[in-house]
Amino acid sequence: MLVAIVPAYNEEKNIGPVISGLFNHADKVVVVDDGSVDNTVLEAEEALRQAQGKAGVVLRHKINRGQGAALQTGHEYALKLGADYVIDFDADGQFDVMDIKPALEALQASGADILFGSRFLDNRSRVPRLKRMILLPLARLFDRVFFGINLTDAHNGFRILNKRALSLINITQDRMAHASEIPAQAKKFGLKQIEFPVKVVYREYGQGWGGGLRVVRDLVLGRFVGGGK
Ligand SMILES: Nc1nc2c(ncn2[C@@H]2O[C@H](COP(=O)(O)OP(=O)(O)OP(=O)(O)O)[C@@H](O)[C@H]2O)c(=O)[nH]1
Ligand SMILES: [Mg+2]
Repeated sequence: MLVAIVPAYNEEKNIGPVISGLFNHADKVVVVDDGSVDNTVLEAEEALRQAQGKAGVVLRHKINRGQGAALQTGHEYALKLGADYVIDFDADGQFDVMDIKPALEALQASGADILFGSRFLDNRSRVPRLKRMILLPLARLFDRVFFGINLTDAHNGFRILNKRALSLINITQDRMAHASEIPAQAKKFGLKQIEFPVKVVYREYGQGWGGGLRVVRDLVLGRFVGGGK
């Protein structure tokens, strides 16, 4: 059973089509609403209603806790469901469901425990220059220096975990720094990792400079001040 985990924060415009698209590619869709103040929950519930008979659920955080926390909530739920695999899939419509099947097949064929999507392994993604030339290279450098992680695109929300990875990895970084924490834990637990090319569509600007700096702040605090790890 493949369970899709969709962290969503104020995604009323995107969540419906994302859910509908996922139903053809996953056995169950678990949306984790992260304290949205727009109509994300209503739109998600409507999309689930329209997908009559298909399995889906909307979990809710009462307050906004961050994408990492939303993923952890989803992962714990999937573990209880008995998922064989989970796919983390952003609610903002930037990923392509057509990447799911080949990614899962690549994971299974490789015998790896966890797959990280990368927008830099082919040329389908038109990544904005600031992100491509400054923010993501900085994140890569930071990951390499502090965690010994060598991923081309650690800050990509597309990843697939098998049952083993799902039960071992415990996300403590509530906000965006989880994207470094997951591969760091995978390494610590000796999980086999692979990367796989995925397409990321850019319509409007994402986290920008502020988001990039917040990731570094969360990581530094998490690593040097404790952060519950
Ligand atoms: N920004 C943000 N996203 C959240 C939060 N909680 C859940 N999410 C979801 O996490 C996903 C990724 O958020 P984005 O802000 O697009 O981050 P990103 O994809 O790394 O950044 P871009 O590549 O610039 O789009 C989306 O599906 C959000 O709805 C939160 O507290 N803040
Ligand atoms: Mg995004």
